[in-house]
Amino acid sequence: MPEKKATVMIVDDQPTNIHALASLLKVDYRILTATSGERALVMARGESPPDLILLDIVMPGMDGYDTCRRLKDDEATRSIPVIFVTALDDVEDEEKGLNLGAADYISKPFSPAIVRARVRNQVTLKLKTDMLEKISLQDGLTEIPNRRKFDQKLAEEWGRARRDGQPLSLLMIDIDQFKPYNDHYGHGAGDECLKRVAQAMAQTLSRTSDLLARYGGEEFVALLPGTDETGCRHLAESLLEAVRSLQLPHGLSDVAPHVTVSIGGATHSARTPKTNPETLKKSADDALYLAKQAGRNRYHHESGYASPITD
Ligand code: GH3
Ligand code: MG
Repeated sequence: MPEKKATVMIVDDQPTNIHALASLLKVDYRILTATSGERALVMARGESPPDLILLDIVMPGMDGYDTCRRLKDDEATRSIPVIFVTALDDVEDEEKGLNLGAADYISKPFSPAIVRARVRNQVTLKLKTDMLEKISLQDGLTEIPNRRKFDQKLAEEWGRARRDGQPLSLLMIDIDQFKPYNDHYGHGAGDECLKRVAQAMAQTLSRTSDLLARYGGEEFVALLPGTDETGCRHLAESLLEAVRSLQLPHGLSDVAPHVTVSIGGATHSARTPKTNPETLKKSADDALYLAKQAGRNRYHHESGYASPITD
């Protein structure tokens, strides 16, 4: 499969300048263009943000400095490198641009070879940083998000739930009697089992806002934004079923002849006083404890709801 091209956004109020840079770069990059700082901000915050922004300084309305400042102030766009491309060539202008967080500065008239090289350097660095960021938020074994990613997303979704008043549900999921599984089948088989269980559960969560993560060891956690108790219960039961239907033999389980999980769930409104992400996790964890106590391979919700037993 051909490698996906990185995206470069060119921001300049003069279409001829945009054209000159675009014709230089379009063979190697996907090009986005904007003729104002305001438009550039909208596009940078959009669905497919660029990997690099080439930014003119003198523009009517929001100038390049201001655009850069806003890009760097916003968490969503901060990591996109900016190169100023400008006719201003005073040392002070260059210093100002770099102090605003720009990655590089190109004075016009520019040499095509130098523009290409500087763009390539910044794009290479950005792609490496993105890769490291991705690795740092992913669990190495199961390839699903890790605890760090989960805690970030929980804080984000808690803030959103407080603003929009939607309920937020959380599931704590733990493989039943996994210690005897490891002891009997070996650590390698244990790892394989963790991968299979993680993938089966990840495929069961269909909404893009849902997040399944490995929380540690043989414990997983699912965050379900905008989901009430009924929805939460349906999903938990689908997850129980997804793991059961893998039919991974577990000869030492006294719950079932195959691998099973227990799930605890909680649904909170972020607007309720004295609740926070920690209380939500604690409630789900307490519910998980009750599901284990009640015999495992089942779901317990903090409200007292417990899933019917199917095998
Ligand atoms: P329960 O039904 O109460 O949850 O019992 P359990 O045996 O699953 O719980 P316990 O906490 O006693 O054991 C968890 C086991 O999970 C212990 C450890 O060997 C295993 N484990 C944790 N992380 C990994 C891992 O990354 N790979 C493998 N293979 N095993 C792991
Ligand atoms: Mg366990």
